Amino acid sequence: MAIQFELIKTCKQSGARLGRLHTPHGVIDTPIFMPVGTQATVKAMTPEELEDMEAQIILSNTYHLFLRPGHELVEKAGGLHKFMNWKHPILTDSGGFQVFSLGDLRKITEEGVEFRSHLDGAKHFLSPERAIEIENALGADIIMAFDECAPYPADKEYVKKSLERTTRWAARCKAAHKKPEQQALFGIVQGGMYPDLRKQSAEEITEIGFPGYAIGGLSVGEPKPMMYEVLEQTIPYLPEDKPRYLMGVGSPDDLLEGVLRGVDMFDCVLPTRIARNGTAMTSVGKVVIKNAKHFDDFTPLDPNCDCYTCRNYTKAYLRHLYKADEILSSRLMSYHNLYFLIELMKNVRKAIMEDRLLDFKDEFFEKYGYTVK
Ligand code: PRF
Ligand code: ZN
Repeated sequence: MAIQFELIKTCKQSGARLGRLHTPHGVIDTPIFMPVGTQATVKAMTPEELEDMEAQIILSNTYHLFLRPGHELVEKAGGLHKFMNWKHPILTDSGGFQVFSLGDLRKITEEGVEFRSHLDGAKHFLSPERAIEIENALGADIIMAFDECAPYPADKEYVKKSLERTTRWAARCKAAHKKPEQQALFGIVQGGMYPDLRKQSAEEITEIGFPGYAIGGLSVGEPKPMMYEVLEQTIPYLPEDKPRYLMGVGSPDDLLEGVLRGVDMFDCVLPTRIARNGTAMTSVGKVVIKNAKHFDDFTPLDPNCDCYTCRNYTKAYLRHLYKADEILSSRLMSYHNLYFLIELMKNVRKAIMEDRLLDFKDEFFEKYGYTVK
């Protein structure tokens, strides 16, 4: 078995879980936020900077690396860790989600998905076997099954067909996996916004048996209360002794709501994407750095942050960099936003340890009181 999940304790106040995930490239504390490095790089950050901010695991994408530079090249380099110089754990998503986001550019059959590259329009085919072959070549510590993420909204009949195909694909992924001792393959639960279909999917996927389980198909445009409800209706059907990963979710409020419902792992492009657009998540709310009010504001981005950006630069300077379209703007803003979420999860783990996550949540919503879209 490539990974081992150690459940350390459950918060007496909230029921949230504190754990440790042992992987071939080191131990991860859970609940954890995973920065996204789609193209074998967390945009604008060096691995040294990610280490500095105490990122413990990053995510990368099968779809992108398969199209460019090709998984054979990454394998030739000695795997993804060596290729990108990241010595800590990596998780790769299967490409399912990205391929299904292509809209008209793809065709789904029982065998797999035919699609056209978003880069040059060339035709490709991904199947459960092919996705696992690519993930085996990339060599991440945790790899994801090839699933179909149904759109929102979608009618029940379609979602049922889709989740049942995802179950059959999950079994094919498991059968195709060549390195179960080095790489942990996680199953993915689908089922749209339908509680009975979520139950069906969770039961089918857990029946196949995986070292960890993801909840896919959420944060696809549904209202937040609906996502929280579906989470509540899914998690009871997942085994307690395996890690649970909520895919593509990472706004501060969603992280907290997810942890309270029993989620252990999260990933999202949000912190790095909004950073490049000049938006920071801070302890006192969202900061849009281009706003005129920051013109001569010589205070840090976040008065309560100890990150490299906040220790060394002012809002006035960051606004100038952004307005001047300087590369350093993306770098400093990305550093802060990632640090902010990593720090948030550190505080969440501490609150679980001390049986006070509900109090922490109340304080959090009082201070932050906003949602970053
Ligand atoms: N499946 C996969 N990756 C994903 C998702 C999914 O459903 C989501 C949904 N939020 C994000 N990333 N394989
Ligand atoms: Zn900061």
